[in-house]
Amino acid sequence: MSKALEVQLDVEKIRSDYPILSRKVNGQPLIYFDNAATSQTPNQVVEAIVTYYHQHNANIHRGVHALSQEATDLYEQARKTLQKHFNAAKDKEIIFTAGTTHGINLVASGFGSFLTADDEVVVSAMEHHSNIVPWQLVCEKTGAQLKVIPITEKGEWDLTELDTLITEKTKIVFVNHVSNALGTINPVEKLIQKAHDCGAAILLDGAQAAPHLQIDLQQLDVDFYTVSGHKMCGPTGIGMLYGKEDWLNKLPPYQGGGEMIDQVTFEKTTYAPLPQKFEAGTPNICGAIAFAKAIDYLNEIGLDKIAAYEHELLEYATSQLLAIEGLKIYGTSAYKAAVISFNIEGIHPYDLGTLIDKMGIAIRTGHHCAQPIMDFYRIPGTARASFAFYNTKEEVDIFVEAVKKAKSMLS
Ligand code: C6P
Repeated sequence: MSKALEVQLDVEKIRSDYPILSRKVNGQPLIYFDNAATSQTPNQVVEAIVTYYHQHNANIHRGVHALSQEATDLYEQARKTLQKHFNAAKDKEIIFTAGTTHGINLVASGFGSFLTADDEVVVSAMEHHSNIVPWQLVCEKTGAQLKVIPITEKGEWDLTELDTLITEKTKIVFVNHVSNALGTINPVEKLIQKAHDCGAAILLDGAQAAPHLQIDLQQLDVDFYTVSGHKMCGPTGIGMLYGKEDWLNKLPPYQGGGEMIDQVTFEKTTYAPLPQKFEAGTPNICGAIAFAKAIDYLNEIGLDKIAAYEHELLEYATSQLLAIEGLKIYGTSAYKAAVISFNIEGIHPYDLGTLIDKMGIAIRTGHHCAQPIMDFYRIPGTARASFAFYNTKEEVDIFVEAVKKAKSMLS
Protein backbone atom coordinates (compact mmCIF):
# COMPACT_ATOMS: atom_id res chain seq x y z
CA MET A 1 0.00 0.00 0.00
CA SER A 2 1.50 3.37 -0.94
CA LYS A 3 2.24 6.07 1.60
CA ALA A 4 -0.71 8.35 1.52
CA LEU A 5 -0.97 11.99 0.62
CA GLU A 6 1.44 14.73 1.61
CA VAL A 7 1.18 14.53 5.35
CA GLN A 8 3.49 11.66 6.11
CA LEU A 9 1.89 9.33 8.58
CA ASP A 10 3.18 5.80 8.49
CA VAL A 11 -0.32 4.57 7.73
CA GLU A 12 0.79 1.06 6.92
CA LYS A 13 2.38 0.70 10.35
CA ILE A 14 -0.61 2.36 12.01
CA ARG A 15 -2.99 -0.04 10.26
CA SER A 16 -1.09 -3.01 11.67
CA ASP A 17 -2.35 -1.90 15.10
CA TYR A 18 -5.90 -2.74 13.96
CA PRO A 19 -6.50 -6.42 13.08
CA ILE A 20 -10.10 -5.59 12.18
CA LEU A 21 -8.88 -3.55 9.20
CA SER A 22 -7.51 -6.74 7.63
CA ARG A 23 -10.76 -8.66 7.74
CA LYS A 24 -13.20 -9.17 4.93
CA VAL A 25 -16.83 -8.16 4.94
CA ASN A 26 -19.18 -9.71 2.42
CA GLY A 27 -16.14 -11.28 0.79
CA GLN A 28 -14.41 -7.93 0.23
CA PRO A 29 -11.62 -6.25 2.23
CA LEU A 30 -13.27 -4.05 4.84
CA ILE A 31 -13.18 -0.31 4.25
CA TYR A 32 -14.28 1.33 7.45
CA PHE A 33 -15.64 4.83 6.87
CA ASP A 34 -17.97 5.01 9.88
CA ASN A 35 -15.49 6.54 12.28
CA ALA A 36 -17.84 9.31 13.43
CA ALA A 37 -20.10 6.59 14.85
CA THR A 38 -17.27 4.76 16.56
CA SER A 39 -13.55 4.48 15.93
CA GLN A 40 -11.66 1.21 15.76
CA THR A 41 -9.61 0.03 18.73
CA PRO A 42 -5.87 -0.53 18.36
CA ASN A 43 -3.98 -3.48 19.85
CA GLN A 44 -2.37 -1.21 22.43
CA VAL A 45 -5.78 -0.39 23.93
CA VAL A 46 -7.01 -3.99 23.76
CA GLU A 47 -3.77 -5.07 25.51
CA ALA A 48 -4.37 -2.49 28.26
CA ILE A 49 -7.81 -4.04 28.82
CA VAL A 50 -6.38 -7.57 28.92
CA THR A 51 -3.56 -6.54 31.29
CA TYR A 52 -6.03 -4.87 33.60
CA TYR A 53 -8.20 -7.99 33.87
CA HIS A 54 -5.22 -10.37 34.00
CA GLN A 55 -3.27 -8.39 36.60
CA HIS A 56 -5.10 -5.65 38.46
CA ASN A 57 -8.86 -6.25 38.50
CA ALA A 58 -10.38 -5.05 41.80
CA ASN A 59 -12.80 -2.44 43.04
CA ILE A 60 -11.31 0.99 43.70
CA HIS A 61 -11.18 3.54 46.52
CA ARG A 62 -12.42 1.02 49.05
CA GLY A 63 -9.97 -1.81 49.63
CA VAL A 64 -6.87 -1.99 51.81
CA HIS A 65 -5.52 -4.85 49.74
CA ALA A 66 -2.82 -4.52 47.10
CA LEU A 67 -5.00 -5.18 44.05
CA SER A 68 -7.50 -2.53 45.07
CA GLN A 69 -4.66 -0.07 45.58
CA GLU A 70 -3.19 -0.89 42.15
CA ALA A 71 -6.54 -0.51 40.42
CA THR A 72 -7.17 2.78 42.26
CA ASP A 73 -3.76 4.12 41.23
CA LEU A 74 -4.31 3.16 37.59
CA TYR A 75 -7.78 4.72 37.56
CA GLU A 76 -6.61 7.98 39.13
CA GLN A 77 -3.58 8.03 36.84
CA ALA A 78 -6.01 7.76 33.92
CA ARG A 79 -7.82 10.84 35.22
CA LYS A 80 -4.50 12.71 35.28
CA THR A 81 -3.75 11.61 31.71
CA LEU A 82 -7.05 13.14 30.59
CA GLN A 83 -6.44 16.28 32.64
CA LYS A 84 -3.07 16.76 30.99
CA HIS A 85 -4.30 15.94 27.50
CA PHE A 86 -7.23 18.36 27.65
CA ASN A 87 -5.29 20.86 29.76
CA ALA A 88 -7.81 21.11 32.57
CA ALA A 89 -6.62 23.10 35.58
CA LYS A 90 -7.32 20.31 38.10
CA ASP A 91 -7.78 16.56 37.93
CA LYS A 92 -10.93 16.83 40.05
CA GLU A 93 -12.54 18.68 37.15
CA ILE A 94 -12.41 15.44 35.13
CA ILE A 95 -15.46 13.25 35.75
CA PHE A 96 -15.54 9.79 34.22
CA THR A 97 -18.88 9.12 32.55
CA ALA A 98 -20.31 6.45 30.29
CA GLY A 99 -19.91 8.83 27.33
CA THR A 100 -21.05 12.14 25.91
CA THR A 101 -24.76 11.40 26.39
CA HIS A 102 -24.23 10.66 30.08
CA GLY A 103 -22.13 13.83 30.55
CA ILE A 104 -24.74 16.07 28.94
CA ASN A 105 -27.57 14.51 30.97
CA LEU A 106 -25.57 15.05 34.14
CA VAL A 107 -25.19 18.77 33.43
CA ALA A 108 -28.76 19.19 32.15
CA SER A 109 -30.20 17.48 35.21
CA GLY A 110 -28.07 19.70 37.47
CA PHE A 111 -29.31 22.86 35.78
CA GLY A 112 -32.83 21.47 36.01
CA SER A 113 -32.60 21.87 39.78
CA PHE A 114 -32.25 25.65 39.62
CA LEU A 115 -33.66 26.91 36.30
CA THR A 116 -36.98 28.78 36.47
CA ALA A 117 -39.65 29.80 33.99
CA ASP A 118 -37.89 33.17 33.57
CA ASP A 119 -34.72 31.54 32.30
CA GLU A 120 -33.64 30.70 28.78
CA VAL A 121 -31.33 28.03 27.45
CA VAL A 122 -29.78 28.18 24.00
CA VAL A 123 -28.98 25.34 21.64
CA SER A 124 -28.07 25.29 17.94
CA ALA A 125 -30.01 23.75 15.08
CA MET A 126 -26.97 21.57 14.38
CA GLU A 127 -27.07 19.44 17.52
CA HIS A 128 -27.04 15.71 18.01
CA HIS A 129 -30.23 14.53 19.76
CA SER A 130 -28.22 13.94 22.91
CA ASN A 131 -27.67 17.70 23.11
CA ILE A 132 -31.34 18.50 22.46
CA VAL A 133 -33.54 16.01 24.28
CA PRO A 134 -31.99 16.30 27.79
CA TRP A 135 -32.50 20.08 27.63
CA GLN A 136 -36.06 19.72 26.36
CA LEU A 137 -36.79 17.50 29.36
CA VAL A 138 -35.33 20.16 31.65
CA CYS A 139 -37.34 22.93 29.97
CA GLU A 140 -40.54 20.91 30.31
CA LYS A 141 -39.84 20.45 34.01
CA THR A 142 -38.79 24.02 34.82
CA GLY A 143 -40.73 26.09 32.28
CA ALA A 144 -37.44 27.56 30.99
CA GLN A 145 -37.49 28.52 27.32
CA LEU A 146 -35.39 26.75 24.69
CA LYS A 147 -33.98 29.05 21.98
CA VAL A 148 -32.31 27.81 18.83
CA ILE A 149 -29.38 29.30 16.88
CA PRO A 150 -30.29 28.73 13.20
CA ILE A 151 -27.92 27.38 10.55
CA THR A 152 -27.12 28.47 7.02
CA GLU A 153 -27.29 26.46 3.80
CA LYS A 154 -23.55 25.77 4.11
CA GLY A 155 -24.18 24.12 7.47
CA GLU A 156 -22.68 26.85 9.64
CA TRP A 157 -24.17 28.72 12.57
CA ASP A 158 -26.11 31.81 11.52
CA LEU A 159 -25.03 34.25 14.22
CA THR A 160 -26.74 37.37 12.80
CA GLU A 161 -29.37 37.37 15.58
CA LEU A 162 -26.97 36.33 18.32
CA ASP A 163 -27.68 39.41 20.46
CA THR A 164 -31.35 38.48 20.70
CA LEU A 165 -30.65 34.77 21.16
CA ILE A 166 -28.13 35.00 23.99
CA THR A 167 -29.16 37.63 26.54
CA GLU A 168 -29.11 38.31 30.26
CA LYS A 169 -31.91 35.74 30.54
CA THR A 170 -29.71 32.95 29.16
CA LYS A 171 -28.47 30.56 31.83
CA ILE A 172 -26.68 28.03 29.66
CA VAL A 173 -25.66 27.62 26.02
CA PHE A 174 -24.99 24.11 24.74
CA VAL A 175 -23.61 23.44 21.31
CA ASN A 176 -21.45 20.94 19.55
CA HIS A 177 -17.83 21.75 18.77
CA VAL A 178 -17.91 19.71 15.56
CA SER A 179 -21.14 18.55 13.89
CA ASN A 180 -21.46 14.78 13.53
CA ALA A 181 -23.86 15.07 10.61
CA LEU A 182 -22.13 17.82 8.60
CA GLY A 183 -18.57 17.88 9.88
CA THR A 184 -18.59 21.65 10.47
CA ILE A 185 -15.96 22.83 12.95
CA ASN A 186 -17.86 25.55 14.76
CA PRO A 187 -16.40 28.92 15.82
CA VAL A 188 -16.98 28.08 19.48
CA GLU A 189 -14.73 30.85 20.81
CA LYS A 190 -17.30 33.48 19.73
CA LEU A 191 -20.08 31.71 21.57
CA ILE A 192 -18.03 31.13 24.71
CA GLN A 193 -17.26 34.87 24.83
CA LYS A 194 -20.88 35.84 24.19
CA ALA A 195 -22.24 33.42 26.80
CA HIS A 196 -19.81 34.69 29.42
CA ASP A 197 -20.54 38.35 28.56
CA CYS A 198 -24.19 37.58 29.39
CA GLY A 199 -23.32 35.71 32.60
CA ALA A 200 -24.33 32.33 31.12
CA ALA A 201 -22.50 29.02 31.30
CA ILE A 202 -21.58 27.15 28.13
CA LEU A 203 -21.28 23.43 27.45
CA LEU A 204 -19.47 22.14 24.38
CA ASP A 205 -20.30 18.69 23.09
CA GLY A 206 -16.85 17.59 21.99
CA ALA A 207 -17.76 14.06 20.85
CA GLN A 208 -16.67 14.74 17.27
CA ALA A 209 -13.99 17.32 18.00
CA ALA A 210 -11.79 15.54 20.52
CA PRO A 211 -10.85 12.65 18.17
CA HIS A 212 -9.44 15.07 15.61
CA LEU A 213 -8.39 18.32 17.28
CA GLN A 214 -6.10 19.23 20.15
CA ILE A 215 -8.43 20.63 22.79
CA ASP A 216 -7.10 23.11 25.35
CA LEU A 217 -9.86 23.56 27.92
CA GLN A 218 -8.21 26.39 29.83
CA GLN A 219 -7.52 28.32 26.66
CA LEU A 220 -11.09 27.77 25.46
CA ASP A 221 -12.34 28.88 28.90
CA VAL A 222 -15.41 26.69 28.41
CA ASP A 223 -17.50 25.70 31.45
CA PHE A 224 -18.32 22.11 30.48
CA TYR A 225 -16.91 19.79 27.81
CA THR A 226 -18.03 16.24 27.03
CA VAL A 227 -16.33 13.46 25.05
CA SER A 228 -16.78 9.74 24.33
CA GLY A 229 -13.88 7.30 24.59
CA HIS A 230 -15.16 5.06 21.80
CA LYS A 231 -14.74 7.81 19.22
CA MET A 232 -11.10 8.27 20.28
CA CYS A 233 -9.84 4.70 19.81
CA GLY A 234 -10.96 3.79 23.33
CA PRO A 235 -13.63 1.31 24.38
CA THR A 236 -17.37 1.94 24.55
CA GLY A 237 -19.01 2.82 27.85
CA ILE A 238 -16.47 5.39 28.97
CA GLY A 239 -16.28 9.14 28.48
CA MET A 240 -15.32 12.36 30.15
CA LEU A 241 -17.24 15.29 31.46
CA TYR A 242 -15.03 18.27 32.17
CA GLY A 243 -16.53 20.97 34.37
CA LYS A 244 -14.94 24.02 35.94
CA GLU A 245 -14.57 23.35 39.65
CA ASP A 246 -16.96 26.16 40.63
CA TRP A 247 -19.68 24.85 38.35
CA LEU A 248 -19.27 21.25 39.48
CA ASN A 249 -19.51 22.41 43.09
CA LYS A 250 -22.73 24.31 42.29
CA LEU A 251 -24.44 21.38 40.58
CA PRO A 252 -26.22 18.81 42.76
CA PRO A 253 -25.18 15.14 42.45
CA TYR A 254 -26.64 13.35 39.44
CA GLN A 255 -26.94 9.87 40.93
CA GLY A 256 -26.91 8.73 44.52
CA GLY A 257 -25.06 5.67 45.72
CA GLY A 258 -21.78 4.34 46.99
CA GLU A 259 -18.59 6.38 46.65
CA MET A 260 -20.32 9.73 46.09
CA ILE A 261 -21.03 10.34 49.79
CA ASP A 262 -19.23 11.79 52.77
CA GLN A 263 -21.63 10.81 55.61
CA VAL A 264 -24.96 8.99 55.33
CA THR A 265 -27.63 9.08 58.02
CA PHE A 266 -31.39 8.83 57.68
CA GLU A 267 -31.62 12.49 58.65
CA LYS A 268 -29.12 13.89 56.16
CA THR A 269 -26.46 12.77 53.73
CA THR A 270 -23.42 14.85 52.86
CA TYR A 271 -21.55 14.34 49.61
CA ALA A 272 -18.00 13.48 48.74
CA PRO A 273 -15.82 16.18 47.23
CA LEU A 274 -15.10 16.30 43.50
CA PRO A 275 -14.75 14.20 41.45
CA GLN A 276 -16.37 11.38 43.51
CA LYS A 277 -19.54 13.46 43.99
CA PHE A 278 -20.40 12.63 40.37
CA GLU A 279 -19.09 9.07 40.21
CA ALA A 280 -21.69 7.06 42.12
CA GLY A 281 -21.26 3.30 42.28
CA THR A 282 -18.45 1.19 40.86
CA PRO A 283 -17.22 3.09 37.81
CA ASN A 284 -15.96 1.68 34.53
CA ILE A 285 -12.47 1.23 35.95
CA CYS A 286 -11.00 -0.72 33.07
CA GLY A 287 -12.69 1.60 30.56
CA ALA A 288 -11.07 4.65 32.13
CA ILE A 289 -7.63 3.02 32.07
CA ALA A 290 -8.09 1.92 28.44
CA PHE A 291 -9.37 5.39 27.49
CA ALA A 292 -6.19 6.93 28.92
CA LYS A 293 -4.16 4.39 26.91
CA ALA A 294 -6.03 5.44 23.77
CA ILE A 295 -5.17 9.06 24.47
CA ASP A 296 -1.50 8.17 24.91
CA TYR A 297 -1.73 6.30 21.61
CA LEU A 298 -3.24 9.29 19.77
CA ASN A 299 -0.59 11.56 21.25
CA GLU A 300 2.19 9.25 20.11
CA ILE A 301 0.95 9.67 16.55
CA GLY A 302 0.25 13.37 17.16
CA LEU A 303 -3.15 15.03 16.95
CA ASP A 304 -1.75 17.79 14.72
CA LYS A 305 -0.58 15.20 12.20
CA ILE A 306 -3.86 13.32 12.52
CA ALA A 307 -5.87 16.48 11.81
CA ALA A 308 -3.71 17.42 8.82
CA TYR A 309 -3.80 13.92 7.33
CA GLU A 310 -7.56 13.55 7.78
CA HIS A 311 -8.05 16.97 6.20
CA GLU A 312 -6.18 15.82 3.11
CA LEU A 313 -8.35 12.70 2.94
CA LEU A 314 -11.44 14.92 3.27
CA GLU A 315 -10.36 17.21 0.44
CA TYR A 316 -9.42 14.33 -1.81
CA ALA A 317 -12.68 12.45 -1.20
CA THR A 318 -14.75 15.63 -1.57
CA SER A 319 -13.33 16.41 -4.99
CA GLN A 320 -13.74 12.81 -6.17
CA LEU A 321 -17.33 12.59 -4.99
CA LEU A 322 -18.33 15.96 -6.44
CA ALA A 323 -17.30 14.68 -9.87
CA ILE A 324 -20.26 12.26 -9.68
CA GLU A 325 -23.28 13.74 -11.43
CA GLY A 326 -26.27 14.36 -9.19
CA LEU A 327 -24.24 14.03 -5.97
CA LYS A 328 -24.79 16.75 -3.39
CA ILE A 329 -22.75 17.25 -0.24
CA TYR A 330 -24.50 18.65 2.85
CA GLY A 331 -22.16 20.71 5.00
CA THR A 332 -19.86 22.78 2.83
CA SER A 333 -18.14 24.95 5.39
CA ALA A 334 -14.47 25.74 4.78
CA TYR A 335 -13.87 24.49 8.33
CA LYS A 336 -14.68 20.81 8.43
CA ALA A 337 -13.64 17.61 10.13
CA ALA A 338 -13.30 14.55 7.89
CA VAL A 339 -17.04 13.90 7.51
CA ILE A 340 -18.90 13.89 4.19
CA SER A 341 -22.69 13.75 4.24
CA PHE A 342 -24.14 13.32 0.79
CA ASN A 343 -27.04 12.20 -1.34
CA ILE A 344 -27.40 11.26 -4.98
CA GLU A 345 -30.44 12.59 -6.78
CA GLY A 346 -33.22 10.02 -6.91
CA ILE A 347 -31.45 7.47 -4.67
CA HIS A 348 -32.37 6.79 -1.07
CA PRO A 349 -29.27 6.90 1.18
CA TYR A 350 -30.32 3.63 2.81
CA ASP A 351 -30.24 1.84 -0.55
CA LEU A 352 -26.83 3.30 -1.32
CA GLY A 353 -25.44 2.30 2.09
CA THR A 354 -26.83 -1.22 1.79
CA LEU A 355 -25.37 -1.74 -1.67
CA ILE A 356 -21.89 -0.51 -0.82
CA ASP A 357 -21.92 -2.62 2.36
CA LYS A 358 -22.15 -5.58 -0.01
CA MET A 359 -18.86 -4.27 -1.44
CA GLY A 360 -17.25 -4.31 2.03
CA ILE A 361 -17.61 -0.59 2.72
CA ALA A 362 -19.05 0.65 6.02
CA ILE A 363 -20.69 4.06 6.01
CA ARG A 364 -23.63 5.36 8.04
CA THR A 365 -26.97 6.27 6.51
CA GLY A 366 -29.99 8.02 7.99
CA HIS A 367 -30.52 11.12 10.11
CA HIS A 368 -27.39 10.58 12.21
CA CYS A 369 -29.32 11.40 15.40
CA ALA A 370 -29.67 14.96 14.12
CA GLN A 371 -33.20 15.12 12.71
CA PRO A 372 -33.47 18.95 12.87
CA ILE A 373 -30.59 19.18 10.38
CA MET A 374 -32.39 16.83 8.00
CA ASP A 375 -35.58 18.88 8.40
CA PHE A 376 -33.60 22.03 7.58
CA TYR A 377 -32.44 20.51 4.28
CA ARG A 378 -35.84 18.83 3.77
CA ILE A 379 -34.32 15.39 3.33
CA PRO A 380 -34.97 12.11 5.16
CA GLY A 381 -31.29 11.49 5.72
CA THR A 382 -27.90 11.27 4.08
CA ALA A 383 -25.14 8.80 3.40
CA ARG A 384 -22.20 9.72 5.62
CA ALA A 385 -18.58 8.74 5.14
CA SER A 386 -16.31 9.67 8.03
CA PHE A 387 -12.57 9.14 7.90
CA ALA A 388 -9.86 8.40 10.43
CA PHE A 389 -6.07 8.57 10.30
CA TYR A 390 -5.88 4.82 9.53
CA ASN A 391 -7.85 5.26 6.31
CA THR A 392 -6.09 5.72 3.00
CA LYS A 393 -6.43 7.49 -0.31
CA GLU A 394 -6.65 4.06 -1.97
CA GLU A 395 -9.67 3.24 0.17
CA VAL A 396 -11.25 6.53 -0.92
CA ASP A 397 -10.70 5.52 -4.56
CA ILE A 398 -12.42 2.17 -4.01
CA PHE A 399 -15.25 3.88 -2.16
CA VAL A 400 -15.81 6.41 -4.95
CA GLU A 401 -15.90 3.62 -7.53
CA ALA A 402 -18.38 1.74 -5.32
CA VAL A 403 -20.62 4.81 -5.10
CA LYS A 404 -20.52 5.13 -8.90
CA LYS A 405 -21.35 1.46 -9.31
CA ALA A 406 -24.21 1.70 -6.80
CA LYS A 407 -25.52 4.76 -8.57
CA SER A 408 -25.64 2.99 -11.90
CA MET A 409 -27.35 -0.04 -10.31
CA LEU A 410 -29.94 2.08 -8.51
CA SER A 411 -30.72 4.64 -11.24
N1 C6P B 1 -22.69 10.24 17.39
C1 C6P B 1 -22.74 9.26 15.15
O1 C6P B 1 -22.80 8.32 14.39
P1 C6P B 1 -22.42 8.72 22.78
O2 C6P B 1 -23.39 7.84 22.07
O3 C6P B 1 -22.92 9.13 24.13
O4 C6P B 1 -21.03 8.18 22.81
O5 C6P B 1 -22.30 10.05 21.86
C2 C6P B 1 -23.43 10.78 21.54
C3 C6P B 1 -23.06 11.92 20.63
C4 C6P B 1 -23.16 13.21 21.08
N2 C6P B 1 -22.78 14.26 20.34
C5 C6P B 1 -22.29 14.10 19.11
C6 C6P B 1 -21.85 15.29 18.34
C7 C6P B 1 -22.17 12.80 18.58
O6 C6P B 1 -21.68 12.65 17.35
C8 C6P B 1 -22.58 11.69 19.34
C9 C6P B 1 -22.55 10.29 18.76
C10 C6P B 1 -22.61 9.00 16.64
O7 C6P B 1 -22.74 10.42 14.76
C11 C6P B 1 -23.58 7.96 17.10
S1 C6P B 1 -25.24 8.53 17.08
